[in-house]
Amino acid sequence: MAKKITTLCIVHQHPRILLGMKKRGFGAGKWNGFGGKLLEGETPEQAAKRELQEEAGIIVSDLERMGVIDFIWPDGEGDQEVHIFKAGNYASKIRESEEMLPLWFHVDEIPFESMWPDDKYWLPLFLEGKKFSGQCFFDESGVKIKKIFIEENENF
Ligand code: 6U4
Repeated sequence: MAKKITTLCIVHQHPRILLGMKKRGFGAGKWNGFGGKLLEGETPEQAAKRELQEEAGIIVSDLERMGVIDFIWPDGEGDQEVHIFKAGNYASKIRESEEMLPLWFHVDEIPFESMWPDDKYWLPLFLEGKKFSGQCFFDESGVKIKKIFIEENENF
């Protein structure tokens, strides 16, 4: 299957971040940012804003591009190029959706054990405001990472 392009958006209002418990689909049962696949004709930023609104009711005018990571699976089925964005302030009210249960976490209490295993490699950069790019190779189960390269990159 061809690689999918997806988005991931984390709201960061220091010292807290907003994550969502994914209730169904790819990555169900994990805390993660909000996001999903691009619709035809959408840019990653447009898709990230739409998904943030659909999944958590949050309307933002601007997002900051923070990074891009290629996730590579042995069978190619889960392959994704994930575009990662940061949202700051917004006016709307957060709401739970069919896909996500949103919850704030203090940056010292991020639930890494219930997140994708790559998150601990790039989220610290994200929280420091550093931009990054990289590649992550999963094993069949998606539980273990075979190889991961994440580097600071202002120009990804
Ligand atoms: P639909 O069509 O909405 O049911 P779904 O199965 O919910 O699809 P998808 O593919 O739209 O999921 O979005 C997957 C989400 O998971 C995106 O926000 C990107 C994110 N994601 C994928 N691999 C990840 C990984 N290794 N680490 C991470 N987020 C990942 O932190």
